[in-house]
Amino acid sequence: MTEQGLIEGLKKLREEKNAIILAHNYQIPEIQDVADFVGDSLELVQQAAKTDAAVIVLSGVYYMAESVKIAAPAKKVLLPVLDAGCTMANMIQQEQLRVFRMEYPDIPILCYINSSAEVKAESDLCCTASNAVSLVRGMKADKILFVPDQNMGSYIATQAPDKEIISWDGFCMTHHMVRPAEVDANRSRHPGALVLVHPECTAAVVERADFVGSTTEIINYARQSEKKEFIVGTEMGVLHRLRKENPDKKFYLLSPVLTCFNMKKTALTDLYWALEKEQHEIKIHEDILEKARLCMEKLFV
Ligand code: CIZ
Ligand code: SF4
Repeated sequence: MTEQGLIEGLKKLREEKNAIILAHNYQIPEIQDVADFVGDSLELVQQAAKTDAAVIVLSGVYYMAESVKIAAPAKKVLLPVLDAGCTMANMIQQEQLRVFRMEYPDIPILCYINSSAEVKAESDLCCTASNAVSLVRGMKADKILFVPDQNMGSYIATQAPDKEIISWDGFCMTHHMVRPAEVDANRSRHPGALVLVHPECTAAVVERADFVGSTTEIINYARQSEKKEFIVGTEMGVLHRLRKENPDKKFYLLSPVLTCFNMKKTALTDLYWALEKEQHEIKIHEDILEKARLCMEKLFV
């Protein structure tokens, strides 16, 4: 099938099945252009929670499809490529989290949305890159366990200095690899450009940035800024929206390592077959889903 054929086929299938396609900002441009909605994790679960559609195709990675299922348990949620995982989410398992809790009894657990449904079910509260700092500031406890991202954990600690954040030592294989020297080199190559980075980068990179935020926060910041040039320190998929929405501005990728191979596993054909065959449906055990839903509650409003 040609690309045009796939796009038309998807349109037809969506109507027939009362389905929507939600895509993460890291998906390939062809998918972003065909999706009903493109956004960060927080926006994806919020879209899922409020849609009237019967079927939701989540174009992204496994934990995102699980999160969407938790947000909309009555819907059929499909993940086009089943082995699109997240290396960071895989760095902590439910059993390990139980042990972590036993080591630090009576301290609430905050989990990053980049985690399995089982880990969410074991946690007290769930955050995304865009609301982590505000959720932590609003928590009563002065000590908080945070899983799984050490970099996000240390970023939160700098933004909420009255809290002690005890973080798991996970990381994102993509963002963690960016070196601080790459920020310096890009600044000298593009003097006057602003550096926008994701909090999954290391502290040494984050502290050199002009702005730190989730993918959608980075997109909003660049749109509103009067500056014309930006060095972008998050997964390269974000460049598509940045360039499309700001044709008069220039965007440079901070580092060539910023490609998440899991986010690139899904092609247009996978979306087509996901809808045509209604595959692969995300199923979560009822107990786990209920507990994970409680932990995610603050995200759906
Ligand atoms: O929490 C999010 O939103 C993640 C994982 C990435 C992003 O879009 O910033
Ligand atoms: Fe996971 Fe990093 Fe890929 Fe995001 S970019 S899905 S955190 S591995």
